[in-house]
Amino acid sequence: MFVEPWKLRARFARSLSEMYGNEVPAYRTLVEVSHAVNADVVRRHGADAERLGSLDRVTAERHGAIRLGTPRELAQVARIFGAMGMFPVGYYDLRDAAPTPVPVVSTAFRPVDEDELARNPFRVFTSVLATSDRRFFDAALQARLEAFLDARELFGPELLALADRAEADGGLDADDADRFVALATQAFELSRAPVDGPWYRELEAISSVAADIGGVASTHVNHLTPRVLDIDDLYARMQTRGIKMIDAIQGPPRWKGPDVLLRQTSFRALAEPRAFRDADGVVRDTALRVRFGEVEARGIALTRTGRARYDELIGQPVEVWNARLPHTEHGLAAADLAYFTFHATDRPRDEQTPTELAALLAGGWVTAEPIVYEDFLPRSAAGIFQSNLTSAGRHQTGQQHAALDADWMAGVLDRELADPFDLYDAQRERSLDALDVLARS
Ligand code: OOG
Ligand code: NI
Repeated sequence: MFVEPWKLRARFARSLSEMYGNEVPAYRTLVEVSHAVNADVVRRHGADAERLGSLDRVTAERHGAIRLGTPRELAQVARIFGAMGMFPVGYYDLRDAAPTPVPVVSTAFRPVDEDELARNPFRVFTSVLATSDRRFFDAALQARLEAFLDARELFGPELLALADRAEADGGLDADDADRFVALATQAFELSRAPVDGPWYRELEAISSVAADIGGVASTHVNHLTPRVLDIDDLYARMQTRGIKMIDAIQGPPRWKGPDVLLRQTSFRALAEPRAFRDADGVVRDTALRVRFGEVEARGIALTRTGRARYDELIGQPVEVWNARLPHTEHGLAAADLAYFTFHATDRPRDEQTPTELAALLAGGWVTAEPIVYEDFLPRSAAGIFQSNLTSAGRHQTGQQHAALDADWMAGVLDRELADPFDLYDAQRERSLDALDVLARS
Protein backbone atom coordinates (compact mmCIF):
# COMPACT_ATOMS: atom_id res chain seq x y z
CA MET A 1 0.00 0.00 0.00
CA PHE A 2 1.24 3.46 -0.93
CA VAL A 3 1.11 6.09 1.82
CA GLU A 4 0.46 9.63 0.58
CA PRO A 5 1.74 12.80 2.24
CA TRP A 6 -1.47 13.49 4.13
CA LYS A 7 -1.41 10.01 5.62
CA LEU A 8 2.21 10.47 6.63
CA ARG A 9 1.19 13.76 8.24
CA ALA A 10 -1.73 12.23 10.12
CA ARG A 11 0.40 9.33 11.28
CA PHE A 12 3.24 11.58 12.35
CA ALA A 13 0.83 13.82 14.31
CA ARG A 14 -0.59 10.79 16.11
CA SER A 15 2.76 9.26 16.81
CA LEU A 16 4.16 12.55 18.13
CA SER A 17 1.10 12.95 20.32
CA GLU A 18 1.61 9.50 21.78
CA MET A 19 5.27 10.14 22.48
CA TYR A 20 4.60 13.55 23.98
CA GLY A 21 1.80 12.15 26.15
CA ASN A 22 4.29 9.68 27.59
CA GLU A 23 6.85 12.39 28.20
CA VAL A 24 4.45 15.00 29.57
CA PRO A 25 1.45 13.39 31.30
CA ALA A 26 -0.23 16.79 31.87
CA TYR A 27 -0.66 16.93 28.09
CA ARG A 28 -2.99 13.94 28.33
CA THR A 29 -5.07 15.75 30.93
CA LEU A 30 -5.25 18.74 28.63
CA VAL A 31 -6.41 16.59 25.72
CA GLU A 32 -9.04 14.93 27.92
CA VAL A 33 -10.38 18.24 29.15
CA SER A 34 -10.36 19.61 25.59
CA HIS A 35 -12.44 16.68 24.37
CA ALA A 36 -14.91 17.19 27.21
CA VAL A 37 -15.20 20.90 26.45
CA ASN A 38 -15.74 20.25 22.74
CA ALA A 39 -18.38 17.60 23.34
CA ASP A 40 -20.24 20.01 25.63
CA VAL A 41 -20.12 22.84 23.11
CA VAL A 42 -21.59 20.57 20.46
CA ARG A 43 -24.27 19.44 22.90
CA ARG A 44 -25.13 23.06 23.76
CA HIS A 45 -25.01 24.57 20.29
CA GLY A 46 -25.62 21.66 17.93
CA ALA A 47 -24.55 22.11 14.32
CA ASP A 48 -23.61 25.77 14.93
CA ALA A 49 -20.74 24.60 17.10
CA GLU A 50 -19.17 22.95 14.06
CA ARG A 51 -19.31 26.02 11.84
CA LEU A 52 -15.54 26.51 12.18
CA GLY A 53 -14.62 22.85 11.87
CA SER A 54 -16.28 19.50 12.35
CA LEU A 55 -15.98 17.88 15.77
CA ASP A 56 -13.87 15.16 14.13
CA ARG A 57 -11.40 17.61 12.68
CA VAL A 58 -11.23 19.73 15.82
CA THR A 59 -10.79 16.68 18.05
CA ALA A 60 -7.83 15.43 16.01
CA GLU A 61 -6.36 18.88 15.46
CA ARG A 62 -2.98 19.77 16.96
CA HIS A 63 -0.16 22.14 16.39
CA GLY A 64 3.35 21.46 17.53
CA ALA A 65 6.19 23.83 18.35
CA ILE A 66 9.84 23.07 17.71
CA ARG A 67 12.97 25.16 18.09
CA LEU A 68 16.04 24.73 15.93
CA GLY A 69 19.53 26.13 16.04
CA THR A 70 20.80 26.73 12.53
CA PRO A 71 19.78 27.43 8.94
CA ARG A 72 20.98 23.93 8.05
CA GLU A 73 18.60 22.37 10.58
CA LEU A 74 15.75 24.56 9.34
CA ALA A 75 16.36 23.54 5.73
CA GLN A 76 16.42 19.87 6.77
CA VAL A 77 13.18 20.07 8.69
CA ALA A 78 11.57 21.72 5.66
CA ARG A 79 12.34 18.54 3.68
CA ILE A 80 10.86 16.33 6.41
CA PHE A 81 7.68 18.40 6.61
CA GLY A 82 7.57 18.69 2.81
CA ALA A 83 7.28 14.89 2.68
CA MET A 84 4.12 15.23 4.76
CA GLY A 85 2.59 17.96 2.61
CA MET A 86 3.48 20.73 5.06
CA PHE A 87 4.96 23.92 3.66
CA PRO A 88 6.36 27.09 5.22
CA VAL A 89 3.72 29.78 5.66
CA GLY A 90 4.28 33.14 7.32
CA TYR A 91 7.23 34.79 8.99
CA TYR A 92 7.31 35.79 12.65
CA ASP A 93 10.01 37.88 14.27
CA LEU A 94 9.98 37.63 18.05
CA ARG A 95 13.29 39.39 18.66
CA ASP A 96 11.60 42.72 19.37
CA ALA A 97 8.78 41.31 21.44
CA ALA A 98 7.94 43.41 24.50
CA PRO A 99 8.64 43.18 27.35
CA THR A 100 11.09 40.31 26.85
CA PRO A 101 12.69 39.81 23.45
CA VAL A 102 13.04 36.21 22.34
CA PRO A 103 16.11 35.41 20.21
CA VAL A 104 14.30 33.56 17.42
CA VAL A 105 12.59 34.06 14.08
CA SER A 106 9.90 31.61 13.07
CA THR A 107 7.64 30.20 10.40
CA ALA A 108 4.89 27.60 10.43
CA PHE A 109 4.81 24.43 8.36
CA ARG A 110 1.29 23.45 7.37
CA PRO A 111 -0.84 22.09 4.58
CA VAL A 112 -1.82 24.92 2.23
CA ASP A 113 -4.85 23.82 0.30
CA GLU A 114 -8.28 23.29 1.69
CA ASP A 115 -8.59 19.61 0.78
CA GLU A 116 -5.31 18.88 2.48
CA LEU A 117 -6.31 20.91 5.53
CA ALA A 118 -9.58 19.01 5.70
CA ARG A 119 -7.76 15.69 5.63
CA ASN A 120 -5.45 16.65 8.45
CA PRO A 121 -4.54 20.20 9.47
CA PHE A 122 -1.41 19.38 11.50
CA ARG A 123 0.95 22.36 11.66
CA VAL A 124 4.23 23.07 13.40
CA PHE A 125 5.40 26.46 14.63
CA THR A 126 9.12 26.33 13.90
CA SER A 127 11.66 28.72 15.33
CA VAL A 128 15.34 29.14 14.59
CA LEU A 129 17.84 30.73 16.96
CA ALA A 130 19.13 34.15 15.87
CA THR A 131 22.77 33.34 16.62
CA SER A 132 24.03 36.34 14.63
CA ASP A 133 21.92 38.88 16.50
CA ARG A 134 24.25 41.09 18.52
CA ARG A 135 21.53 42.10 20.93
CA PHE A 136 21.80 38.60 22.37
CA PHE A 137 25.15 37.11 21.41
CA ASP A 138 28.51 38.83 21.04
CA ALA A 139 30.87 37.68 18.29
CA ALA A 140 32.79 35.28 20.52
CA LEU A 141 29.68 33.61 21.89
CA GLN A 142 28.16 33.46 18.40
CA ALA A 143 31.22 31.56 17.20
CA ARG A 144 31.11 29.07 20.10
CA LEU A 145 27.36 28.65 19.72
CA GLU A 146 27.57 28.01 16.00
CA ALA A 147 30.46 25.57 16.46
CA PHE A 148 28.39 23.66 19.02
CA LEU A 149 25.31 23.62 16.79
CA ASP A 150 27.24 22.70 13.63
CA ALA A 151 28.63 19.65 15.39
CA ARG A 152 25.24 18.16 16.22
CA GLU A 153 23.03 16.10 13.94
CA LEU A 154 19.30 16.30 14.58
CA PHE A 155 18.09 14.59 11.43
CA GLY A 156 20.06 11.63 10.13
CA PRO A 157 20.75 10.74 6.48
CA GLU A 158 18.23 7.88 6.38
CA LEU A 159 15.38 10.14 7.55
CA LEU A 160 16.34 12.86 5.07
CA ALA A 161 16.64 10.41 2.17
CA LEU A 162 13.20 8.99 2.93
CA ALA A 163 11.82 12.53 3.17
CA ASP A 164 13.23 13.51 -0.22
CA ARG A 165 11.90 10.36 -1.83
CA ALA A 166 8.44 10.86 -0.30
CA GLU A 167 8.27 14.41 -1.58
CA ALA A 168 9.49 13.49 -5.06
CA ASP A 169 7.23 10.43 -5.43
CA GLY A 170 4.21 11.84 -3.60
CA GLY A 171 4.43 9.25 -0.82
CA LEU A 172 6.17 6.10 0.36
CA ASP A 173 5.39 2.40 0.32
CA ALA A 174 4.18 0.85 3.56
CA ASP A 175 7.52 -0.23 5.03
CA ASP A 176 9.29 3.01 4.19
CA ALA A 177 6.35 4.98 5.57
CA ASP A 178 6.60 3.14 8.90
CA ARG A 179 10.31 3.79 9.02
CA PHE A 180 9.92 7.45 8.08
CA VAL A 181 7.28 8.12 10.76
CA ALA A 182 9.35 6.29 13.39
CA LEU A 183 12.55 8.21 12.56
CA ALA A 184 10.75 11.54 12.33
CA THR A 185 9.12 10.99 15.72
CA GLN A 186 12.41 9.90 17.29
CA ALA A 187 14.10 13.07 16.10
CA PHE A 188 11.84 15.06 18.44
CA GLU A 189 12.11 12.80 21.47
CA LEU A 190 13.56 14.29 24.66
CA SER A 191 17.14 13.10 24.99
CA ARG A 192 18.35 11.60 28.27
CA ALA A 193 22.00 12.35 27.47
CA PRO A 194 23.69 14.56 30.08
CA VAL A 195 23.62 18.27 29.32
CA ASP A 196 26.83 20.32 29.63
CA GLY A 197 25.83 22.30 32.74
CA PRO A 198 28.12 25.35 32.52
CA TRP A 199 27.36 25.80 28.81
CA TYR A 200 23.62 25.55 29.38
CA ARG A 201 23.76 28.05 32.25
CA GLU A 202 25.81 30.51 30.24
CA LEU A 203 23.14 30.58 27.54
CA GLU A 204 20.32 30.56 30.06
CA ALA A 205 21.60 33.83 31.51
CA ILE A 206 20.85 35.38 28.11
CA SER A 207 17.57 33.59 27.41
CA SER A 208 16.10 30.30 28.52
CA VAL A 209 15.02 29.84 24.90
CA ALA A 210 18.66 30.15 23.79
CA ALA A 211 19.63 27.50 26.35
CA ASP A 212 16.76 25.23 25.35
CA ILE A 213 17.91 25.37 21.75
CA GLY A 214 21.67 25.79 21.85
CA GLY A 215 22.50 24.31 25.25
CA VAL A 216 21.72 20.73 24.26
CA ALA A 217 22.88 18.43 21.49
CA SER A 218 19.38 17.39 20.42
CA THR A 219 15.95 18.88 19.86
CA HIS A 220 12.48 18.03 21.17
CA VAL A 221 8.85 18.96 20.82
CA ASN A 222 8.29 22.02 22.99
CA HIS A 223 4.53 21.60 23.09
CA LEU A 224 1.63 20.04 21.26
CA THR A 225 -1.53 22.07 21.27
CA PRO A 226 -5.06 20.73 21.03
CA ARG A 227 -7.88 22.88 19.68
CA VAL A 228 -10.99 23.69 21.71
CA LEU A 229 -14.31 25.20 20.78
CA ASP A 230 -14.61 27.17 24.04
CA ILE A 231 -11.28 28.28 25.47
CA ASP A 232 -12.82 30.24 28.37
CA ASP A 233 -14.52 27.08 29.57
CA LEU A 234 -11.30 25.12 29.17
CA TYR A 235 -9.33 27.72 31.13
CA ALA A 236 -11.80 27.52 34.01
CA ARG A 237 -11.86 23.72 34.03
CA MET A 238 -8.07 23.41 34.09
CA GLN A 239 -7.91 25.79 37.04
CA THR A 240 -10.56 23.76 38.84
CA ARG A 241 -8.29 20.76 38.38
CA GLY A 242 -5.55 22.66 40.18
CA ILE A 243 -3.44 23.33 37.07
CA LYS A 244 -2.04 26.83 37.23
CA MET A 245 -2.67 28.58 33.93
CA ILE A 246 -0.82 31.67 32.70
CA ASP A 247 -2.59 34.89 33.62
CA ALA A 248 -4.41 35.53 30.42
CA ILE A 249 -5.81 34.12 27.25
CA GLN A 250 -3.70 35.58 24.42
CA GLY A 251 -5.58 37.20 21.57
CA PRO A 252 -9.00 38.84 21.31
CA PRO A 253 -11.32 38.85 24.32
CA ARG A 254 -14.56 36.88 24.36
CA TRP A 255 -16.59 39.50 22.51
CA LYS A 256 -20.11 39.63 21.08
CA GLY A 257 -19.21 38.37 17.61
CA PRO A 258 -17.88 35.07 16.29
CA ASP A 259 -14.37 33.90 17.17
CA VAL A 260 -11.78 35.51 14.93
CA LEU A 261 -8.15 34.54 14.33
CA LEU A 262 -6.71 32.74 17.29
CA ARG A 263 -7.01 32.69 21.07
CA GLN A 264 -4.40 30.75 23.02
CA THR A 265 -3.47 30.03 26.58
CA SER A 266 -0.98 27.80 28.33
CA PHE A 267 0.03 26.39 31.64
CA ARG A 268 3.44 26.78 33.16
CA ALA A 269 6.31 24.69 32.02
CA LEU A 270 6.48 21.45 33.91
CA ALA A 271 9.63 20.70 35.81
CA GLU A 272 11.27 17.73 34.11
CA PRO A 273 14.34 15.97 35.47
CA ARG A 274 17.32 16.35 33.13
CA ALA A 275 20.83 15.06 33.70
CA PHE A 276 23.40 17.87 33.95
CA ARG A 277 27.14 17.39 33.91
CA ASP A 278 28.39 20.09 36.23
CA ALA A 279 31.77 21.86 36.15
CA ASP A 280 33.13 19.24 38.60
CA GLY A 281 32.33 16.51 36.07
CA VAL A 282 29.60 14.98 38.22
CA VAL A 283 26.24 14.26 36.57
CA ARG A 284 23.29 15.43 38.65
CA ASP A 285 19.57 15.52 37.99
CA THR A 286 18.27 19.05 37.58
CA ALA A 287 14.65 20.10 37.24
CA LEU A 288 14.19 22.05 34.00
CA ARG A 289 11.08 24.02 33.21
CA VAL A 290 11.12 24.43 29.48
CA ARG A 291 8.13 22.67 28.06
CA PHE A 292 4.56 23.62 28.64
CA GLY A 293 0.98 22.89 27.79
CA GLU A 294 -0.89 25.10 25.38
CA VAL A 295 -4.41 25.11 24.02
CA GLU A 296 -6.10 27.23 21.38
CA ALA A 297 -9.41 28.24 19.85
CA ARG A 298 -9.45 29.08 16.16
CA GLY A 299 -11.76 31.59 14.55
CA ILE A 300 -12.43 33.20 11.19
CA ALA A 301 -9.43 34.43 9.20
CA LEU A 302 -9.34 38.22 8.88
CA THR A 303 -8.51 40.09 5.68
CA ARG A 304 -5.68 42.63 5.67
CA THR A 305 -8.23 45.30 6.57
CA GLY A 306 -9.68 43.14 9.32
CA ARG A 307 -6.23 42.40 10.63
CA ALA A 308 -5.34 46.09 10.77
CA ARG A 309 -8.52 46.66 12.79
CA TYR A 310 -7.61 43.74 15.04
CA ASP A 311 -4.14 45.18 15.62
CA GLU A 312 -5.73 48.46 16.74
CA LEU A 313 -8.12 46.67 19.04
CA ILE A 314 -5.77 44.26 20.71
CA GLY A 315 -5.38 45.11 24.38
CA GLN A 316 -8.57 47.24 24.39
CA PRO A 317 -11.49 46.40 26.62
CA VAL A 318 -14.19 44.16 25.22
CA GLU A 319 -16.67 47.04 24.87
CA VAL A 320 -14.36 48.62 22.32
CA TRP A 321 -14.29 45.37 20.33
CA ASN A 322 -18.07 45.21 20.41
CA ALA A 323 -18.29 48.80 19.20
CA ARG A 324 -15.67 48.62 16.46
CA LEU A 325 -16.39 45.29 14.76
CA PRO A 326 -19.60 43.98 13.17
CA HIS A 327 -21.01 41.19 15.36
CA THR A 328 -22.15 38.84 12.64
CA GLU A 329 -20.54 36.85 9.87
CA HIS A 330 -22.62 38.81 7.39
CA GLY A 331 -21.40 42.09 8.82
CA LEU A 332 -17.79 40.95 8.74
CA ALA A 333 -18.17 39.77 5.15
CA ALA A 334 -19.95 42.93 3.99
CA ALA A 335 -17.22 45.15 5.46
CA ASP A 336 -14.57 42.89 3.92
CA LEU A 337 -13.02 42.29 7.33
CA ALA A 338 -13.03 38.49 7.29
CA TYR A 339 -12.58 35.71 4.73
CA PHE A 340 -15.38 33.53 3.45
CA THR A 341 -15.92 31.15 0.59
CA PHE A 342 -19.11 31.49 -1.42
CA HIS A 343 -21.26 28.63 -2.65
CA ALA A 344 -24.37 28.42 -4.85
CA THR A 345 -27.47 27.02 -3.18
CA ASP A 346 -30.17 25.12 -5.03
CA ARG A 347 -32.61 28.04 -5.01
CA PRO A 348 -33.91 28.18 -8.58
CA ARG A 349 -32.76 31.15 -10.66
CA ASP A 350 -34.38 33.01 -13.53
CA GLU A 351 -33.79 36.22 -15.51
CA GLN A 352 -34.71 38.23 -12.40
CA THR A 353 -32.00 36.66 -10.26
CA PRO A 354 -29.52 39.36 -9.23
CA THR A 355 -25.89 39.09 -10.23
CA GLU A 356 -24.28 40.96 -7.37
CA LEU A 357 -22.83 39.10 -4.45
CA ALA A 358 -24.66 41.02 -1.71
CA ALA A 359 -28.02 40.51 -3.38
CA LEU A 360 -27.30 36.86 -4.12
CA LEU A 361 -26.46 36.33 -0.45
CA ALA A 362 -29.49 38.27 0.77
CA GLY A 363 -31.79 36.31 -1.52
CA GLY A 364 -30.41 32.93 -0.53
CA TRP A 365 -28.93 32.02 -3.91
CA VAL A 366 -25.48 31.98 -2.42
CA THR A 367 -24.18 31.14 1.06
CA ALA A 368 -20.97 32.25 2.73
CA GLU A 369 -18.84 29.83 4.73
CA PRO A 370 -16.17 31.22 7.05
CA ILE A 371 -12.53 30.39 6.33
CA VAL A 372 -10.81 29.26 9.51
CA TYR A 373 -7.55 30.95 10.49
CA GLU A 374 -4.80 28.36 10.02
CA ASP A 375 -1.82 30.46 11.12
CA PHE A 376 -0.29 32.05 14.20
CA LEU A 377 -0.05 35.55 15.63
CA PRO A 378 3.25 37.20 16.51
CA ARG A 379 1.88 38.81 19.65
CA SER A 380 0.34 35.61 20.98
CA ALA A 381 3.42 33.62 20.08
CA ALA A 382 5.60 36.11 21.95
CA GLY A 383 3.18 36.02 24.88
CA ILE A 384 3.32 32.24 24.98
CA PHE A 385 7.12 32.22 24.85
CA GLN A 386 7.37 34.95 27.50
CA SER A 387 4.89 33.55 29.95
CA ASN A 388 7.06 30.49 30.22
CA LEU A 389 10.49 32.06 30.50
CA THR A 390 12.32 31.45 33.76
CA SER A 391 13.82 34.93 33.79
CA ALA A 392 14.00 38.08 31.72
CA GLY A 393 17.48 37.11 30.57
CA ARG A 394 19.94 39.61 29.23
CA HIS A 395 19.98 41.51 25.97
CA GLN A 396 21.34 44.74 24.65
CA THR A 397 19.30 47.46 23.04
CA GLY A 398 20.63 49.71 20.33
CA GLN A 399 22.76 46.98 18.82
CA GLN A 400 22.67 46.16 15.13
CA HIS A 401 19.85 43.80 14.12
CA ALA A 402 20.91 40.87 12.07
CA ALA A 403 18.64 41.02 8.99
CA LEU A 404 17.12 37.53 9.28
CA ASP A 405 13.96 38.70 7.54
CA ALA A 406 11.39 36.78 5.53
CA ASP A 407 13.64 36.77 2.44
CA TRP A 408 16.50 35.38 4.49
CA MET A 409 14.20 32.66 5.73
CA ALA A 410 12.93 31.78 2.24
CA GLY A 411 16.55 31.55 1.08
CA VAL A 412 17.45 29.23 3.92
CA LEU A 413 14.42 27.05 3.26
CA ASP A 414 15.10 27.10 -0.47
CA ARG A 415 11.34 27.11 -0.84
CA GLU A 416 8.73 29.69 -1.30
CA LEU A 417 7.56 31.20 1.96
CA ALA A 418 3.82 31.66 1.50
CA ASP A 419 2.05 34.75 2.78
CA PRO A 420 -1.03 33.66 4.76
CA PHE A 421 -3.16 36.49 3.31
CA ASP A 422 -2.38 35.36 -0.23
CA LEU A 423 -3.54 31.84 0.59
CA TYR A 424 -6.85 33.03 2.06
CA ASP A 425 -7.35 35.48 -0.82
CA ALA A 426 -6.80 32.71 -3.35
CA GLN A 427 -9.21 30.40 -1.58
CA ARG A 428 -11.92 33.05 -1.60
CA GLU A 429 -11.23 33.85 -5.28
CA ARG A 430 -11.50 30.20 -6.30
CA SER A 431 -14.93 29.99 -4.71
CA LEU A 432 -16.05 33.18 -6.48
CA ASP A 433 -14.73 31.90 -9.81
CA ALA A 434 -16.86 28.82 -9.40
CA LEU A 435 -20.06 30.89 -8.93
CA ASP A 436 -21.49 31.12 -12.41
CA VAL A 437 -24.37 33.32 -11.19
CA LEU A 438 -22.01 36.10 -10.28
CA ALA A 439 -21.31 38.94 -12.68
CA ARG A 440 -17.60 39.70 -12.33
CA SER A 441 -15.68 42.52 -13.86
C1 OOG B 1 6.61 28.61 20.27
C2 OOG B 1 5.73 29.66 20.90
C3 OOG B 1 4.64 30.13 19.96
C4 OOG B 1 2.21 29.58 19.37
O1 OOG B 1 1.33 28.72 19.34
O2 OOG B 1 1.99 30.77 19.08
C5 OOG B 1 3.54 29.15 19.80
C6 OOG B 1 7.58 27.99 21.21
O3 OOG B 1 7.43 28.11 22.42
O4 OOG B 1 8.52 27.33 20.71
O5 OOG B 1 3.67 27.99 20.02
NI1 NI C 1 2.02 26.92 20.25
